[in-house]
Amino acid sequence: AADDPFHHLHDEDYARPYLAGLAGAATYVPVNGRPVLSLAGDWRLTLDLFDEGLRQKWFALDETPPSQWSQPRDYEIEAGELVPVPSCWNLLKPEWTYFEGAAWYTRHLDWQSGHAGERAILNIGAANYAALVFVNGIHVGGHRGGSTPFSLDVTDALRNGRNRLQVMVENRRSPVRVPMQHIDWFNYGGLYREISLMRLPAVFIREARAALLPGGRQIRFSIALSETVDATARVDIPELGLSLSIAVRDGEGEVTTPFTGQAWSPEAPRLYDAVFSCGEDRITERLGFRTIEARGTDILLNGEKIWLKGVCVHEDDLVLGKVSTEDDVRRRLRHVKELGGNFLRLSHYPHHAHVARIADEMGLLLWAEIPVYWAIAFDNPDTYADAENQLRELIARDINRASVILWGVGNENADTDARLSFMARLAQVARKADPTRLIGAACLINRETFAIEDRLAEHLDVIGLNEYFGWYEPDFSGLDRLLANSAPGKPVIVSETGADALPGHRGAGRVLFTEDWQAEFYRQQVRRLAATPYVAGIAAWLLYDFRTERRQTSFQKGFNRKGLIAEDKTTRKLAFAVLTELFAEW
Ligand code: GCB
Repeated sequence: AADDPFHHLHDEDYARPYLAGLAGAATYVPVNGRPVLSLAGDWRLTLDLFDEGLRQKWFALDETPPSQWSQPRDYEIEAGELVPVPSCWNLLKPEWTYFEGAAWYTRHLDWQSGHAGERAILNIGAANYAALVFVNGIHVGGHRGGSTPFSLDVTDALRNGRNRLQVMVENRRSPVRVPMQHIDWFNYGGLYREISLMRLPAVFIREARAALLPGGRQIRFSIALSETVDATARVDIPELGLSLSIAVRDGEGEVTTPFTGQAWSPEAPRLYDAVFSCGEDRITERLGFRTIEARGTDILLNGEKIWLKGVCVHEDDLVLGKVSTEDDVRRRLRHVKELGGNFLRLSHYPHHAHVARIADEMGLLLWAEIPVYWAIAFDNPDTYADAENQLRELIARDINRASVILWGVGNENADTDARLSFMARLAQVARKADPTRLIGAACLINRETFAIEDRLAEHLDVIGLNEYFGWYEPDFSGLDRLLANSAPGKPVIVSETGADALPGHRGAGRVLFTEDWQAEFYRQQVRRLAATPYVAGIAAWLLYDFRTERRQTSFQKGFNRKGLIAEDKTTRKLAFAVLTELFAEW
């Protein structure tokens, strides 16, 4: 399709094999305590606005110094800029701020092969949006989807001694991608999460899961190996006195055992150290055990009704962009705790894997989602395949995180037939891949019936509702009407509500962009929502102001200002304290 950023290359013989490799299929292999060789650090980066790299085979060029070239050339690794990985290229040089296109990362690494049969697995935490990977000039695979991890087996391309690793990353916005070209956040590009190489035995653990089953009395452990072999695997949790063997047949096995420990909850985030092993391979986990379910219009955590009080947050930083350091994540979660919140919606794409790990530790409940955002190409099968793959990769990555209670399959998508079948299918995939969590989506108000009504709801456990009465709609009477007019029959989480405020801008009444109106907005909203029995939670939009080129008034200047805290992550607006009080009262 002409919408594909690489459409001009599809008819080119030289490009076809590489583009085919982009389709990608959930190949994530967890690191989890396995020793890795980190590939973070200095790389060379060359921008490739014209996609010359594939035509000229930049990955296959030898590294002869320029003084010895026999032919003129247009690319040289060493002429690339020295950049740190992980990073977002937009923030490295002023002239790269708005770059959207392909760029080539290159670095070298030393490698010695070990035991016969061992596998070398390259893990890339995220590359926005598409990536093609080459080792010593050999194409080893690719990936699309800008926020999920992927793994490539690079054993056969590596050699003893010095190796060259190249990753072409490409981030053009496009109507056929997930998300599409129109988004309300900044389209950062690059290798912005960890990248590492690990050595695994010939047969390794591809997936290890643990889940507390409904009822809270039994845990199920399951394991999948990289090969369809028979074997005996083990799981050990010393603090629970558990040491179990798992019979593996054709590469898969599971065991169920009584749970005698303490359930995980935000108030008492109890975690247990676990080791899964099979042959020489071993992975470690810190596991929390809890149940989550929707019953009637309630959400039950460990069998008890819970109200989700929280905020949404983007993965954005003034200096680092989409790179989130552990300190940044801890501060983010501490801010939610200070609000008196127990809930965080990670909008609008999978955030860094350590968010859920730290949330497990600190005790916060998470809504994790994929960027099926606004009007993506719901009738395009290839777009669907991309979305499903991102969903599977997110689930595979975070499957053992107690903090993650809900998979979100989309945000504010108009209720069309194509969207219904696309998202119902995603909901089904999520449920099948993980029957232990809630499935939700952030839906819109049905404007015809003026009710919380969406044909997708029958496929969801929880209905998310984004509403902005008092901001985009001038008053709150519409919210009263909507709440009275709706009988959703399922728990509703107000997955977004909020108002912009420029720090320091003050005024009385409905004066837009003032801190005062933002604070009053939350008083009016929470009063109504807290009094509505089927509303099981609120995620305020949102914790921090964030970069977005769609917002260009003098108040915004390239930022969405609906943060309770400014983009410096320090300056609190009035609404922060007000929402803290409201949450305490609710
Ligand atoms: C929404 C979108 C979110 C926007 C927000 C806003 O409904 O889901 O991505 O940033 O509204 O601020 O308008």
